[in-house]
Amino acid sequence: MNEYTLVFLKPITLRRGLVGEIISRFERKGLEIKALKMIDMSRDIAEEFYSIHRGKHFFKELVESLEGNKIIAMVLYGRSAIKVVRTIIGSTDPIEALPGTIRGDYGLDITENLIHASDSRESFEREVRILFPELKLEHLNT
Ligand code: 3AN
Repeated sequence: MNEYTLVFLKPITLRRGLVGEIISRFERKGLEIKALKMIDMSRDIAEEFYSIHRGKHFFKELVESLEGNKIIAMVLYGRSAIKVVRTIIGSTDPIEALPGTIRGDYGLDITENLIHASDSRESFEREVRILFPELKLEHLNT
């Protein structure tokens, strides 16, 4: 089943010059880029996006890693895109992430683990409203 997923490249990925490398992996896999933009992350957007983690020990550090920095957000589309992209990015902790995955190949830090990707259809719908409020989901099909 074809579906959408949302990905964003964290500030560390821009600082390290890995944007092209990572986007290429999705393109080579056959996923289609349906929307893409650079966003200046405010504290409000970062806190709303990660509100599920509010109260956890890493929440403050996570928000501070985004606040005031640029990210690149994308909507990707393809067969089982949510699952496929989660497999391509690898486990949350780069220590566990397998070689060949993005997190397995390019970093060690768990907070600045290069990339975010939706983990379910519900997450995608929530996240796309936060990062692409101007996008109407029905327009993605055109
Ligand atoms: P994922 O990004 O793999 O879906 P989540 O949703 O559990 O993982 O965590 C969201 C973000 O919070 C991660 N990308 C990472 O930046 C940060 N994070 C998660 N767990 C930890 C942790 N134990 N220590 C520090 N940061 C964490």
